[in-house]
Amino acid sequence: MNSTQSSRRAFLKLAGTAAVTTFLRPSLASADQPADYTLHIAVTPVEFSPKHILSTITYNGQFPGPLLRFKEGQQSTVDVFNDTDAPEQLHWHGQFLPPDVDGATEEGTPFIPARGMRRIVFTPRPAGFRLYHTHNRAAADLNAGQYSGQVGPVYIEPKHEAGNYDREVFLVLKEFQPSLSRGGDMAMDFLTPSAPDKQLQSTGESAMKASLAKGMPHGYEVGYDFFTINGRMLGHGDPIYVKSGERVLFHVLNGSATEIRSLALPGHTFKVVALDGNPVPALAEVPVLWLGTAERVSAVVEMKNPGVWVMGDLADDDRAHGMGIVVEYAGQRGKAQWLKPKPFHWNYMRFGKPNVTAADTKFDEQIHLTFAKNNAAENGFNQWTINGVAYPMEQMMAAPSFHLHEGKRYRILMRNASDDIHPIHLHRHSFELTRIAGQPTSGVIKDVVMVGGYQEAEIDFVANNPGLTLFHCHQQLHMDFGFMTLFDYVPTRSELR
Ligand SMILES: [Cu+2]
Repeated sequence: MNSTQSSRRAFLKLAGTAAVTTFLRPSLASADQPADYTLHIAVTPVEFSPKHILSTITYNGQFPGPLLRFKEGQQSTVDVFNDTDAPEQLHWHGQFLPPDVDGATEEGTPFIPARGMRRIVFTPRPAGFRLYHTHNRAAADLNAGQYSGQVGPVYIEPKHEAGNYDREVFLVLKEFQPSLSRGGDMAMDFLTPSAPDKQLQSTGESAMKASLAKGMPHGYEVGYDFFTINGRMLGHGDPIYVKSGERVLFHVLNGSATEIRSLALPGHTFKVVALDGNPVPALAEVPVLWLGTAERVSAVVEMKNPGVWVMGDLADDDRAHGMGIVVEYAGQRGKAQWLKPKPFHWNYMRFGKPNVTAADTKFDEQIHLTFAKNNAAENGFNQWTINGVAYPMEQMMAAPSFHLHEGKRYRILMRNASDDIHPIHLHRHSFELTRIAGQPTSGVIKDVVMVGGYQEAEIDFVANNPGLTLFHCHQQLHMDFGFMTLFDYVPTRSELR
């Protein structure tokens, strides 16, 4: 077979799927050129330990999905084959992409059809630690969405890599075997600063009281049986082998559908260099990392306490069910040791610019968003609202609720009238933290931020990437049951003239 035949055959194969309709973006990549990466979405078995094996939806038959490395600003092609019976969405979390490749039905990204494929062509940016994951709704189906194994790390190499470390280790934290429960046991008191807003608290508490008085049970939560780091339960994966004096850069990703995770390495500290892949102004050292769903922390650990250690979650029960990984120094042996760290509060402001006042950051327009919970209102599941509106349960585009003007800097004031912590995510843009629980801050650039129970937080972003933009809580149960809203861009008056 000559090359003309083979490329023609490749084209016909592609043309036979719905994928051909997605070649709309002008691109140098043609159908007969090989992709930089090929991903297969399929139900496959995954072994978390020899006694813990289950079937779930994965990328390329593995969990986590393969680490995809890109070069900032260099156009790349990814072929995504969907070998399942349901349409899929693959979201490029943390990147500044157009809506047709971002990977959210709500923004208008076409599905990767069931038993079909889609070629995605895009220019990766910004540099740093990103991720890819499914953006399908799961609702009550705990086999779907991010309850499955559809999560993988992305690293976009900057044009100039600056960093003082010997090597990199990627860690993806995720639970499996979910089930519904009527109450959570997640830590809720680790965020600081904290200044519960009296009005938010009385609103939230009286709504809950009224619901319980009507005989409603508490809305469903999700719990898990298997806890893993890089797809293995504690004690069942390869240890991280280190040498004394080595500086290891850990890229930690919370790949959970619903849980907040913590991570400590006894006798060591983490020097945080980036949050959500973006370098921080202050390289603070901390004994514990806390991450909401989809958050990332990049931190350097200087290996200066020889031994065999458990690097794990602070929750004893979760660690006992697998949420940990062994760190073993060269020449050391024996059972891995865990030491409970002293109580530690997580404060994003620690990594920001020092001595910030409210006057240091300016914005053009403010958007007020209040988050609220209707207990058990949706078939026993909590319904979530933003400014009193629940996003439709169907995976669809809804009418945009906020209209952005390109080039303006927006400040979103978030008011949380519930006792849950919400990891809030903005698509296709980064934002800067500007106020947490009443205290001004600047310089921390993220794409997910945890907003504490009955707390206020403010984030600024520049409207510099036109197109539909989704804003939502990244907790799968919350986003699936209403906790989403859509922004669009509208022309300014001068553009209309
Ligand atoms: Cu939430």
